[in-house]
Amino acid sequence: MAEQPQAIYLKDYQVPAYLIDTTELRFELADDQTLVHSRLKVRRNPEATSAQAPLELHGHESLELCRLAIDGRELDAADYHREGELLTLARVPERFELSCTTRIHPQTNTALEGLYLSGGMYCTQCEAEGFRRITFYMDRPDVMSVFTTTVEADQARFPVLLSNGNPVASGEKEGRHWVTWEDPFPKPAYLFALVAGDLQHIERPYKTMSGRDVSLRIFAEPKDLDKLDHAMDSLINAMRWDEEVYGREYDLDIYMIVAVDFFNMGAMENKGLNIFNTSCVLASPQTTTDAAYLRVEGVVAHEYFHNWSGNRVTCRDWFQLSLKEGFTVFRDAEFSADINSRTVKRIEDVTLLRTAQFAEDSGPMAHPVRPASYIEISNFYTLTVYEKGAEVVRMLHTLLGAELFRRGSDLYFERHDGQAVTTDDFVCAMEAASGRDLTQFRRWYSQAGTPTLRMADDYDAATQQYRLHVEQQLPQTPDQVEKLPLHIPLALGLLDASGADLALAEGATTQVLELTEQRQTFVFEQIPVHPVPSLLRGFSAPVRLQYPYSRDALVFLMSHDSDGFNRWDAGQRLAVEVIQGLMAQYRQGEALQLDGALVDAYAAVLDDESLDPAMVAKVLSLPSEAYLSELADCIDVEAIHLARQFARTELARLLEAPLQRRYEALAPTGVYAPDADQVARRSLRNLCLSYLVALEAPAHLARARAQYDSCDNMTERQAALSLIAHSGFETDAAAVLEDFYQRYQSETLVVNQWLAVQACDPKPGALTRIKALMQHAAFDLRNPNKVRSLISTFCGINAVNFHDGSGAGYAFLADRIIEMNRLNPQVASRLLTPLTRWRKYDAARQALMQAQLRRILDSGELSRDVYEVVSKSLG
Ligand code: B3K
Ligand code: ZN
Repeated sequence: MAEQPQAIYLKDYQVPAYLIDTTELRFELADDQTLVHSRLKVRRNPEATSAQAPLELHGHESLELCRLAIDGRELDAADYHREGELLTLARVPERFELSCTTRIHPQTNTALEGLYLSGGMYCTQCEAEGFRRITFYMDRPDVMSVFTTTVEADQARFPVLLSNGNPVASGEKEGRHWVTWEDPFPKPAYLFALVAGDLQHIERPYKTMSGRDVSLRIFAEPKDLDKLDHAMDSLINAMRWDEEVYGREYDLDIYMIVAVDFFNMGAMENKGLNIFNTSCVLASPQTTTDAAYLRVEGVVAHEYFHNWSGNRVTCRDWFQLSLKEGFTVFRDAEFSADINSRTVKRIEDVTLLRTAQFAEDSGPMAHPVRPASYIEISNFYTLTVYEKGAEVVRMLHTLLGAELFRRGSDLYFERHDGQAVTTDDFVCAMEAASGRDLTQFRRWYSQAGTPTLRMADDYDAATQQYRLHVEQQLPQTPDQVEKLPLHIPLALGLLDASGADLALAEGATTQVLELTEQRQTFVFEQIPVHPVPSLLRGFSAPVRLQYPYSRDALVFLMSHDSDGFNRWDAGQRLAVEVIQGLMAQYRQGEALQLDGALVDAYAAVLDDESLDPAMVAKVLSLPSEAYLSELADCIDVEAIHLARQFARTELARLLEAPLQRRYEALAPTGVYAPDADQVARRSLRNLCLSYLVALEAPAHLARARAQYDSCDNMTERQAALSLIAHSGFETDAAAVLEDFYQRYQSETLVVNQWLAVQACDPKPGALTRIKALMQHAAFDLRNPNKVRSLISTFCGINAVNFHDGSGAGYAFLADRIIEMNRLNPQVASRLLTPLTRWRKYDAARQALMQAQLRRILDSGELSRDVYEVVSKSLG
């Protein structure tokens, strides 16, 4: 067997032995090969410990080394040592120029890392370690260099040649042309980018807060040119917001975004030249849902915000990834909250965190926000590093308050501009600016696992004292048994019997308690009545909350809490309890009976026209199967599915008239716009329709079909499509799917939605349908968007079918992973997620899932990506 991949540890970090001041690159792009010539000005790092250290360059095994020279002297194989991903030169001068030529093959690069072809265009993805697939280099984020890049290609087929920075020269010769780009800001190689293709763009001018003119350009294939305005508006909003809220302005003369079809993730923040998955940039009313509009806005903002939190100040090493990702997710979430509904944004983010990040935190890949080790860094672009990392920054914001947090971020950018730093440097800046001691708070970065807060309270009418007892429980996670208490901000309010907030410290209605001990009691004086506590307002910390709320108290909070997030959360808690009750009835073979308290609470919310329809839609959305699974000790797939379906159908039956009334009343009035008001109306209207169609009555099916036929936008059409397609009316389902495909077959992203709708159809026989769709012209295993739409959706969302007791779903997924391991290790590794959760299922399913993991492990040579996840899952 081949040697097993080894882990890399944070504790082994050493400063680079050499620095690269300038990097000159020349790319000769051609159909059969690409030649990459580099010229690096290298010098010994004065801060390096050893004066005699060898020069270590990274280079992927696929790199063909054509030439290597030092100060013009050609080197041969005896002068260097190449092993694995390292090329080592034992002795080099203090200062020298290193020239190198490599031959690479973008046309066969299916991993989509380094330089590759997406459709007919060349593009790059270098984060985290893709640059080593282009040339030999010190491919580590603490080596920052000034890049000058020349791109040369066929002029007719690749009229647009882009790289980071500003174009400084160009020319043409015999049907080929070249452009040279200069990026004045030193950057690590992971921020390098190149694009060559037949692209068109839209352009808008922007004046920064200090009056500098910037040209904003978004590039796409000519057919998509009409879908770029929303991304452009979003970019401009984000630039203005960063100036106003963080005092940060853009620094180059051009900001470019390029849309590509083949992309491993959402987008990439390369300096001055972002590369985006088409799914995160293109938008038009006819092809894009409201949710996708919001995603485009959020991702455009996220990548833009990286220009400061990531590019100007970058990561010292990849263990520090959350330094840029956690902070930037926090920034983009606040941006979206500011320009849309703050509460709705918070509900969506917390839903993702509690469903998927909590599951990650209790699985075999659990790791701290700052991991201590990894085998393959690509596996650590996780919900923990991103979303929990953002929660950690949010807690700092809560503890310090907006003003001191801003002082801290100003200090952080001022101290570290142009540097590669650590999460600790970030916390130090927050400490220095606020004068607070964050020693204990730092444990959030080093301890994995989701804490549980167990709370209890008592009230003494004689002394008017209300006491809240809190205990924090920290779970064991792989490699971390001992855990120390965390510093947890706990925002709360106390409600009187009328539902009004009681005045707390300094008259405030929400107070932030600071939990630092394992057990702590907080005493509130002068509380005139026994209050109902509203705990963890705004989800002030990423924890599980246990407090013995009665169903009455939850109904009360649902209608009275002044904190919108907790109002929603009370409804979720109530629904979870009710569904769990139904699951118990189902397991005991009893007839299912829905608790009337839930029906009444939903009826009241549905009737309240003073509420924001978007909030009503959120409150009336039952917790997902995935969330119910996360909450279960042992996941009973059928019980969860049936109990939830039963609750949905019963709610629809009992609330049919008001649902129908609101559905009619929310009919669209004008032309489609993705604005807050319309988005809110559509979300509630579609939710009403989903309840109605659950009744499986021809009249409601006709209602859905009428919406499908008459609407002018994808939000309404897609909602109707999936309701009809998932209904028991099989002929109608087939007809609408066929119609949808015929309408949109030339729109790749819409066809991907069509695949996803079918992938999550809970009706029996889904696996056969998925296998048939894999043979459809619309599917392509090499395109990650299609793999995600069809395979990840089926395995991640369609639980009743994927977890079919036969194990056929598991075997299917294992086959796809074995296939993808060779084509695209990053995508293969992500596909593994559902199998990593095997410990949460019954013994029979556990055995079936483990058997597939072992089959993958024994299937031949595994990428580091897949090996790490499989071996940790079985370990
Ligand atoms: N920084 C990139 C993610 C790169 C993932 C590499 N496997 C996108 C982002 O977070 O903005
Ligand atoms: Zn990011």
